[in-house]
Amino acid sequence: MTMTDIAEQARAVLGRLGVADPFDPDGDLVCRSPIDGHEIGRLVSHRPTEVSAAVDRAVVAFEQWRQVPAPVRGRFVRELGELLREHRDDLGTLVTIEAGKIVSEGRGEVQEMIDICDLAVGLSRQLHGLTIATERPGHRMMEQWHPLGVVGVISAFNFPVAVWSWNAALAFVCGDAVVWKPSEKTLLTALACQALAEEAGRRAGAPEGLSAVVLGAREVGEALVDDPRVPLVSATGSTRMGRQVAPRVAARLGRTLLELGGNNAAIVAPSADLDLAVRGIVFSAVGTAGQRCTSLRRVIVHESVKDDLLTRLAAAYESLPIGSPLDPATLVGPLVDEQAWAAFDAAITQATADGGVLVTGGRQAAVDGGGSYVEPAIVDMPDQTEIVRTETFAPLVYVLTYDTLEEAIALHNGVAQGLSSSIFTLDVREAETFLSAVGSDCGIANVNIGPSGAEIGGAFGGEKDTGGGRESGSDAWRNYMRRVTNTVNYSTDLPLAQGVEFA
Ligand code: UN1
Repeated sequence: MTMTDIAEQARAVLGRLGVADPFDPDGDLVCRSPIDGHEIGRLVSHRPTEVSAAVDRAVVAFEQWRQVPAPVRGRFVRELGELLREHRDDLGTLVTIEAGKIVSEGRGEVQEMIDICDLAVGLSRQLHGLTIATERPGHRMMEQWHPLGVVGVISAFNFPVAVWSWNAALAFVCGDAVVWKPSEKTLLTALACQALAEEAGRRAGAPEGLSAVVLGAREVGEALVDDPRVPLVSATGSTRMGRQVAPRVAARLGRTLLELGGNNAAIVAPSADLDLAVRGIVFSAVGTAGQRCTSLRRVIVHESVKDDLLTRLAAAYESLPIGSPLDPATLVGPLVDEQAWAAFDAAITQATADGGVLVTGGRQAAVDGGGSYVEPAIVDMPDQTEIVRTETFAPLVYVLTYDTLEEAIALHNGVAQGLSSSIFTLDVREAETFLSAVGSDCGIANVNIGPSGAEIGGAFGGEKDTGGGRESGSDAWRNYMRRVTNTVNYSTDLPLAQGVEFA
């Protein structure tokens, strides 16, 4: 497929998704497809004053929206979910074009949006607090959850639409407005989501300005981060970005919800079902060309099964179809850009300089028409050196060897990041130890499943350098609301707490 075909396809899909021609040949933001590295079109950045104006409108929308009963707010998210169902393939294709995901993963990402909308609609009738026993007679104590305000969302290229929806679907039912700054690498998918949100808003009678997108580089994100009218900033991206965002928001005593880097591992124990382990490892390490925050970066394998596992993994890796993600037969699409290729290459060079042995892959893959395509790599490491402890956003997995489970868990937890983790074992003692307080230190810990590909029903996020935030399912909705504790006195007396006498 030529550059023009991809650009044309992107434009046609945008039209079907309700986005009026957004391009400006003089724009400062260049939209490219990683499929061939060529330009699709240009867009103009928002100025910081325009970000502030979007927040003004969001504040006005919020003031109306917070008065709408939560189950009625749920109708807006139900409409959004319906529109996503209707446009699943088109939006999935746009994700493929703009982020380079294979077709099945592009659609899967939109499915993840539909799933969170369903969850949020159900939650819109369940945003409940507790009733708490009071120590005072004739009193009642309870808590309520109220809408919080304008939520700033900053997202990364690798999940260009789902991460917005995890935040936005919950924020909307919680009574909040959302102003979103997407990655500069995935602007078109953001415009498409915004068009669908606006259409859902029209259908459900939601106030204008409840959902907004602001485009641009760092200054645009900073304008959101520093705006005191934005009580919550939910940011997904690198640990470096999180370290810059968190103190700025904290300085104005705002809240952050951070989803930062991962360095996810799989322990492969002597009892592991190796067929299952190989399938789990290949999907987690190679799926999305290793560009998920949950991608598998480290395999920690027991020395007794190492040779067998490596032989099987190498065979599986060598049969992976690499190519255009639009081709339904492809399993490994491109890296997002040339810098990602350079980082992959530099990491392999460093790992081999540290004594690692390249088991397979590591070269540029020959794919016609441009783009940064690589052969997924496995490097067998003598130690967990600094490069192994560093997240490289590419299909590169390091193999480390262990003798005792204690040693495996120490290696596992011996990195700064704490997002996702897994163990392949048929031994219930090992599995439960890994899941226990002395096991994995991550926010997600799995048994006989790789670390990536979480469902939306659970809380998603991790500890340490991953930033501590939890999004998506479980009680993550609470991030988007403010809790009020109420004490009501229905007696004729005024007993004071703690038995204090004041008369
Ligand atoms: C991300 O890479 O930013 O668990 C999110 C997963 C996906 C989400 C990944 N559901 O792999």
